[in-house]
Amino acid sequence: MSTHQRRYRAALFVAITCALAIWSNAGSLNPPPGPVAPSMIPLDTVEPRTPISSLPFSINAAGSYYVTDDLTGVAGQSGITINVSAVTLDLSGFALHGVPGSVHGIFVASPQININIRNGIISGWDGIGLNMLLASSSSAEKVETDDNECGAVFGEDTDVMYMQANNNSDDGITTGQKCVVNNISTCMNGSYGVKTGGNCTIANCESSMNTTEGFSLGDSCTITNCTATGNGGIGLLSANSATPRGSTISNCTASNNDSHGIAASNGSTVLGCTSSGNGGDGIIVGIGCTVANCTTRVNVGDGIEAGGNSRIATNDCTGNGAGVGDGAGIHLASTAGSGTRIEANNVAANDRGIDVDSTGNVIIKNTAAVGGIPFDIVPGNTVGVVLSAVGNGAFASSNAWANLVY
Ligand SMILES: [Ca+2]
Ligand SMILES: [Ca+2]
Ligand SMILES: [Ca+2]
Repeated sequence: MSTHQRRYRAALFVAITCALAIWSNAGSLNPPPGPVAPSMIPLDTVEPRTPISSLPFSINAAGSYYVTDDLTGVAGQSGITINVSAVTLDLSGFALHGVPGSVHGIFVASPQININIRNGIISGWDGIGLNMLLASSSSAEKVETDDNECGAVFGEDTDVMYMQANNNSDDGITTGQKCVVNNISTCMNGSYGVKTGGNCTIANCESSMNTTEGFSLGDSCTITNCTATGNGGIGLLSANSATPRGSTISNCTASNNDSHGIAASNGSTVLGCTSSGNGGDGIIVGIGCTVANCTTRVNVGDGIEAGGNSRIATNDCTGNGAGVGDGAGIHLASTAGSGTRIEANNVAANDRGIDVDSTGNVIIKNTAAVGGIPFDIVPGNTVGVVLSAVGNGAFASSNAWANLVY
């Protein structure tokens, strides 16, 4: 027998053995005796979640729930009321619609933890669209809350992600302390766009055309990569408590807000931000702050106004005090106090370039384009000699601290 024939016979033997094994394991083709019993698997085995197919609905047991269709509420009641902890509710892409006189769209009615809401729209409720004020250690994701009284309200330690809140008659989204707020958008709400408690982290958010502040943050927050545009109050305010601790504000943009672009409390750091075309100051900070690497342009007030004990460095401030407005590129008011270092900024085309009305500060290494009043500094400050290089072409000075008009 050739090698080829031996391989063929071995393959045939394996095939026949497998066929016999399959045949011997197959069931009988004859039906069992007696009446036919149901053989379907129960739905709650396949889908171990509880469906919600009408409103109002109360969740009184921990577990996983899902909405089966667009649902409409009734007057005088909330849509889905949650009375226990450890609940996940998937709106499944559907909407919960309120009616006149209805209360909250989703309402956590007593203090609970681990409430997780996702994937849907909550609109038209006379109360709060998503009311999780009494929930903590919870989350909300991919929920849009429009045309309610308030969009969404969260308690402490909650993650709020990929949410929209538009056209609510009061606040868009508000949170308690220690929340993480990521990738949310709020627009045209009747009060704040985003309002948080203290110790929150906010990133990649957008807030525009709200009636008051775009962002209003509690103490000790970190906010980065956020944009505030066209709000009726301050674009980004980080001082909404009576005894504020500073916040870190970086890589944010504020433009065309009716009041200041960015306003930060004592002890704050503002880095790499852009603030332009606002009705007040571009950036205004309290005592003991750092403002560095920021750009402020054509604000009606000052480009940057700071308090004492601050450091204002390597910013570019141009065209502030715009139009009939009166402002400086960088301003320390007479009440600012002392101890502020203004260093290596560039100012141009402001009503006044660097305007210091308080004493005991140091002003060094700045450059001011000619026009307006380049340096307007009261006596009693330490000022690097102001050298004019207007029309000088090449410029040289051995004074490393000099300020320069060009
Ligand atoms: Ca000012
Ligand atoms: Ca002006
Ligand atoms: Ca002055």
